[in-house]
Amino acid sequence: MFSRTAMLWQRCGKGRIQPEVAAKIEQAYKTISNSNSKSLVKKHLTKETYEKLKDITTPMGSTLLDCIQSGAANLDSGVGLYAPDADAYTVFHELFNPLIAEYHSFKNSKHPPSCWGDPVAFSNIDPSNKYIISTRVRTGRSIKDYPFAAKMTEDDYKELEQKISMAVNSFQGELQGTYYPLKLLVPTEQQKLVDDHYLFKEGDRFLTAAKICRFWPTGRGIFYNPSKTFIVWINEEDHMRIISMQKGGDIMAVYKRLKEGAEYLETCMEFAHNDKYGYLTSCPTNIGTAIRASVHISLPHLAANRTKLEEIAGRYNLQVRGTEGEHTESVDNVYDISNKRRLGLTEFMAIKEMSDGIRELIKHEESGDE
Ligand code: ADP
Ligand code: CIR
Repeated sequence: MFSRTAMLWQRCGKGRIQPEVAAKIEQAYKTISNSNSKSLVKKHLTKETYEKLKDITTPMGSTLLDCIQSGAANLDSGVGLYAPDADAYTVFHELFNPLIAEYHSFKNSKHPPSCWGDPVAFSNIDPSNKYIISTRVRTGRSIKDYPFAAKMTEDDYKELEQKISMAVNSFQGELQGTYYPLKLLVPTEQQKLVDDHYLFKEGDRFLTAAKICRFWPTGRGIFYNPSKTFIVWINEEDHMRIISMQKGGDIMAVYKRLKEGAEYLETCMEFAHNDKYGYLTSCPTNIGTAIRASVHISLPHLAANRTKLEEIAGRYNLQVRGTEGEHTESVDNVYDISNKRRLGLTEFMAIKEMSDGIRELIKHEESGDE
């Protein structure tokens, strides 16, 4: 399961850590361990684990600091850990494994093989259009043999943008569209795309502290088809985010489009992947299928009883976010609700988990439950 470079590195022994980096690693560890942070990194970076990992590097030269610096700078992180490259998942496994097991409720030793199944098995979750404003399914992909965002050079950003934009520009049919480098978007256009939920925001403090926003806006951009139902983000948190979205609750149509797009891109490029953890991404919450299937849903009754909302969501492994995405609040009782687990289940099962849970929430909302 180690990559070829990781095996070579294992034979050569540990990477060298400069004294000033060693001091920063110790400082970050102390900041986290002396805090009252509720993050998963605080919970799983025990003294024993720290001692094992503080002096080692991945073959690409990533250190423990690269993994934990966001969690140290943001003690209110839910997770606080990022992978600076694909080998970090194995080199720093004493930290990643237990944290991943907890986040994804991952009890198996291996992620199942990719299986999109038949999207026709799903139907509209809200045919009366009463509750669901829009449905979005995204997945993340990293290109094999490149570092992840936290360790990319400016040239890596440019090279990947070139490779990925060539691939997305070759879509045909409904998925055909145009790539817009962030550098060429006028600020008002960019802001409109963000406000309409199509484009990533700038300056996320968790990503900034993880060193994921360096050289901004170089190499970043968005591809979309004319109806903006199929979108690819280039070089935001991951090399690629593939997104399908539309108004209403037709999960079948949204999932079918994503499946088509992701399967096509797999024929253009080789992705970072391993048998244990499936597709590998910057954030350990996104590995496996890397699928986040969400609805923007209006739940005024359940909003009045947030405990009940969280209880039902928890039963179906759903995560409740605010209207503008992660780390935001709900506006007008509209929530972003999605599958929390992306690892240890197939793509098909991830969608099923989300759609079953949303149906249950709608049932409670309809009964006027508070
Ligand atoms: P992700 O990691 O999936 O990209 P974010 O929480 O950063 O998640 O959200 C990215 C953008 O996608 C935000 O603007 C968010 O409001 C939007 N979004 C997420 N789910 C939906 C949805 N079901 N309908 C419309 N927009 C959505
Ligand atoms: C955090 O730790 O809060 C941020 N680094 C974001 C983690 C990813 N979010 C999630 O729960 N899916």
